[in-house]
Amino acid sequence: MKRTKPHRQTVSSLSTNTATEVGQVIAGHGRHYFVELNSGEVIKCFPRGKRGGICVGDWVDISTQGERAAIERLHERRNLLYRSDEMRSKQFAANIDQLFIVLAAEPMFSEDLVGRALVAAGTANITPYILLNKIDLASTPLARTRLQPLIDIGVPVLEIQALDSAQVHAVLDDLLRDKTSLLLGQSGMGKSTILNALVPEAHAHTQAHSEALGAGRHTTTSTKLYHLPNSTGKIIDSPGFQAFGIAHLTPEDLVRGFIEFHDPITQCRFYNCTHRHEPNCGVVAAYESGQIHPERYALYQRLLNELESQPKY
Ligand SMILES: Nc1nc2c(ncn2[C@@H]2O[C@H](COP(=O)(O)OP(=O)(O)O)[C@@H](O)[C@H]2O)c(=O)[nH]1
Ligand SMILES: [Mg+2]
Ligand SMILES: [Zn+2]
Repeated sequence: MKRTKPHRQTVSSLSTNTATEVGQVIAGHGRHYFVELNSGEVIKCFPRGKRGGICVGDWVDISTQGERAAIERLHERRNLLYRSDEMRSKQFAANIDQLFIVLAAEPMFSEDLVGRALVAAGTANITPYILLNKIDLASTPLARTRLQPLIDIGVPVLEIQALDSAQVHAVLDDLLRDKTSLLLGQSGMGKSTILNALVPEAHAHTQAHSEALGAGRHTTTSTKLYHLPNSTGKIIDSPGFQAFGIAHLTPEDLVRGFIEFHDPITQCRFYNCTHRHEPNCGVVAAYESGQIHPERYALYQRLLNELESQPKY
C-alpha cells in the first residue's frame, strides 16, 4: 500500500504520552489493520483486547504510544454488508454508499450469487448497481439475456470494458464522485482491472499482471479501500467469493431484498404470509400472472428455505 508509513514522527518525541485520533480502516490483514488518519497518514494498528469484527470502511478511535498504535473504539456504522455461510460470517465492508456487482460472460456469472448480493444490499440500505464487464467478448449477449429479469425489476445495469480505461471513466466517474463504492463479485470478473482503470496508482495486481510476471494466476486476497484521484470518492476492491450465505437475515429482511414483491405483498391476506402456499397471497398471484419472474420466485423460495434451516448468529 503506497501511503503506508509505519511510524509516526509526531508521537516519537512524546513517547510517554498517549495520543488519540480518529481514522478509517482501509485494509485488514489477519490480526492487524491499516488505519488512515485525516492527514492521509496510514498506520498499522492492533485492536485492543479481543476486539474482532472490525472491517474495511469502519471509523475507529486509535491511540498511539511511541511506535505502537491500538484501535480503542469502533464508531457506530451507517451500514454493513456481510454474508454468513454455515458456521461463520464474513464482513465485506462498512459505511458504503453503493454496491457495484461486477459480472461478465466469461467466466459466466452465477445468477444465484448476484441475486444474493442484491438481497444483502437491499437489507443493508446500500444502492446496488450491476456492472456488466468484458462487453468486448462475443459471449456478452448471453449475459445480457440472463440479466433481463433484473433489468425488468429496475436494477441498473451498466456495461463496461475494464481494459479500456477511458470507457470505464466515461461510464462511472459521475456515479463514483464523492461516494464510497464497493466492488463485489466472483473471482475473474474484472474487479481489480476496474480498480486499476480508476486508480492507476493502486497498481492492484490483476491476473494479467502476474501472468506477465510469470507468477501465475493472481487473486485479490484482501479487501482494500482506495481514494479516487479527482474527487473525495472512495472505492473498495474485494476478493472474489464462491458462496454468499444469508443465514443472518430474517424472512422480513429477505422480502425487503426482493423489490418486485413490495407491491404484491400489500395484497396478501395474512400479515405473516411467507408467500409460499398461503391462500390469497399477492406474491403467488403475481408470480402466476407472470409479473414476477419464475427464476426470482424460485430464488426467493430457495433463500427462505435456507435461512429457516440454518442456525442464527
Ligand atoms: N476481454 C476482457 N478481459 C477483461 C476485461 N476486464 C478484465 N479482464 C480480464 O479478466 C481477468 C480477471 O480480471 P481481474 O481484474 O483480476 O478480476 P477480479 O478477480 O474480479 O479482480 C484478467 O485476465 C483481466 O485482464 C475486459 O473488459 N475485457
Ligand atoms: Mg481482484
Ligand atoms: Zn404472500
